[in-house]
Amino acid sequence: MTAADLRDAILRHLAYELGTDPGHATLHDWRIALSLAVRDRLVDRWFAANSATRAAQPKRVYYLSMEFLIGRLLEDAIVNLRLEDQARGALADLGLELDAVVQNEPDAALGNGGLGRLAACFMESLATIGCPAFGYGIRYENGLFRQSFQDGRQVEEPEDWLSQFHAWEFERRDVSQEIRFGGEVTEKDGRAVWTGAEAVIAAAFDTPIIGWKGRWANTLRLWSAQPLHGFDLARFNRGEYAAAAEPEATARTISRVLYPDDTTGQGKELRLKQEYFFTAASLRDILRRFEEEGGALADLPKKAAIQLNDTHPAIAGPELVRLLHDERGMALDEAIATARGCLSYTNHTLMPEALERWSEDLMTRLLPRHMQLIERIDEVHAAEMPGRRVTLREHGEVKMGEIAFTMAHKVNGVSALHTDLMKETVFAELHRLHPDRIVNETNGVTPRRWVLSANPRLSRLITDVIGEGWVDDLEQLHQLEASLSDPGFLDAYAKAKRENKEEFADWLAAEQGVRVDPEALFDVQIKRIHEYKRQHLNILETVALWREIKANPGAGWVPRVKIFAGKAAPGYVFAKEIIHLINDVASVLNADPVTSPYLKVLFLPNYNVSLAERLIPAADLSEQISTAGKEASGTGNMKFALNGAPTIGTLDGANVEIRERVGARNFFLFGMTAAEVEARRAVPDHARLAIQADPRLGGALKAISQGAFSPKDRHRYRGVVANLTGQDYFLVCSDFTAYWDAQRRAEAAYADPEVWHRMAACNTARSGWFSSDRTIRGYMGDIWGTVPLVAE
Ligand code: NBX
Repeated sequence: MTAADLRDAILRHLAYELGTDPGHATLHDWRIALSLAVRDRLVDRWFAANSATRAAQPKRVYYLSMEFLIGRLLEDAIVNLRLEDQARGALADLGLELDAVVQNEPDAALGNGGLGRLAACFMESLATIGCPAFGYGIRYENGLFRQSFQDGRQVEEPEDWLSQFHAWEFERRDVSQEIRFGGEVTEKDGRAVWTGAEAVIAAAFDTPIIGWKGRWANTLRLWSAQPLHGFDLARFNRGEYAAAAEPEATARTISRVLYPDDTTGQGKELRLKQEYFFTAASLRDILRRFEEEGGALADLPKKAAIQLNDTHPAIAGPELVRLLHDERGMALDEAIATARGCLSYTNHTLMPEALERWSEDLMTRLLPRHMQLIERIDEVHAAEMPGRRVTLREHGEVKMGEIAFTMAHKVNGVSALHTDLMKETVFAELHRLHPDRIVNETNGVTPRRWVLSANPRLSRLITDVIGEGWVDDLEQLHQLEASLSDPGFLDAYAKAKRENKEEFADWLAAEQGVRVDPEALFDVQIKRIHEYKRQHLNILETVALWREIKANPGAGWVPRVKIFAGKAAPGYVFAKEIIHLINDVASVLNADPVTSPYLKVLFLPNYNVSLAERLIPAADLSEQISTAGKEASGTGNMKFALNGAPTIGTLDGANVEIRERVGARNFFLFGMTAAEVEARRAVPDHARLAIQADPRLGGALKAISQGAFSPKDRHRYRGVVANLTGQDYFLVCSDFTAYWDAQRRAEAAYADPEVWHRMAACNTARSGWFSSDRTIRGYMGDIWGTVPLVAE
């Protein structure tokens, strides 16, 4: 396809789909027309992959996830179809700029954070590798809320990505499913019959996901909840307009909104309904496909690998048993074994508050047959494993982690450390009973989005030096090793980073009205706001540094911009106070004429995938400072390392593996290990002792508690300070001094450009292992037993 072909296709779509012409088209119209033109190419590849799959009838992967944090799709499609030059040329002909058109697309924010973004990276890698797969999830009408600040406080507004025409999905009326809740269980001919009382329709919407070079494409199938019977005409005719629309509104509620909680789950009936809704619809779809291909039921595990992304779809265990046993007459033991042969489960957190538990009362009311089956599964498991102490129920609650584990043939953690901790803590007893079940699959990120499209300057440099094979074989980045001592290469590397920083600074000035000096060290912490991620450790160090600079402004400080971004769960009061504090500190520091040339603080609103793509290539230093043992893996840490931002971090999650690979000299390590954290918590008064030992920490806390950043409301941060000086569960105070010292080491390295750029380039050259292609190959080999197919 030439640029002229693409231009003609764009004009055709503009006329015949959008009904407008170049003289009247808005940026939005052009974006849709371009999307449709690109989509045509993509659909051809998608059909080819689908027909190859139908012909080969291979084992397929089914990735069940409550969240897919996809971001924008147009750029991904253009890059993977290698249409970038054509798109640039075609749009230039039409007087438009590709970047502006691409950025007009709203983010599909159908996820909270790491878990949802991982699912999106996995979908892209599955397509790149050519592994036949479906993603299954929910088509939320409102994704993650939009964040803004009012007087420094987080304000949430609904996000409505679907208010604009969404060019990437196809509605599939033919594959809708009826999903029921409640009702009762009766018996007929010795079989349990569940008659659900309330019914909704799960309507399928398919989005093709295209891999690198368009060699393969898979489907992301998202379910939308719709009423069984439209609206009530009789009531409408009686003038009861609201009541007439009620069934529709009730049904729609199920796929209305993404729960904005991240690692702090909340037991809500609607949430359980969402979980069952998409899991049940997906399993029926999987069985329908299997039965159409004519397999014998016992062979299901040879044809379907069903991955549960955390416990949110864990009801898949009992539901699959129900479909096999109740509805298809397979013996219970065999149904359990067959389901287990298909299912596997990924754990993403050890935080006790995030491990899902549902009250037995609620379960019995909503899913009475599943509750019975959970009891039966528990008995069967107990018989298989004499002497076991675990049960699937406890204190009137059903434990979804235990159900997922029991019904899975493999259970995986997401980094080496996390997997070890799973074996030692939450799943210790189940691990003893099933020592081969837990495996590790360290997370990864897709290099197409996180290097090739996000960082074109760095990508061009890499390709100039080692060719373009790295894009789908990221370990080839090791070939850069030979250039690490070549001053010419390091200059070019430094130039790419510098230009990225300038571009980001220009964007900041234009969009946020803030000016920053691209010479300064860009020190970046972007992720959900959570106590365990310790944004408050970062802001405490910032306050302490500000006080030092103020006391001694002529000491040759390295200019630094501290950049924060991230959302707090709307109900997480402490996290919202941290946001408020960072914004308050920013107001005072940025207005300080003495210190602001050396230290600025920015909190960018509404963090999302697109902002990450803009910011990471411009970052110098990557903040990965969680309390050791709490961050399961992290994936932002990998994106920064690949883009040449060394980490300042603890030995937590995948930081451990990043440090092993990039080398200890190229990583600013600090803080207690997971084992030391446990020991420190047992020390009475650990926070007070740490404060006494470090006057910088004491001074920073005092400034905050005396209202230095909230002069009109001096006690605003009383709660935050009381938490830090009291219990300090996440050991902010105890790690403060080590963090301070690591920051000074980072500064000293940054002050020597030769040292710094080499360090940054080392991070790029040695992080190739963190490709999600490698992760997916691991799942294929260790868990799914699937192999790639090739399309015609
Ligand atoms: O999953 C995250 C972990 O915190 C990260 O360390 C890890 O890298 C990432 C991918 O493995 N977990 C996470 O994002 N959890 C959630 O988003 C979540 C969402 C809803 C919920 C519980 C957890 N109810």
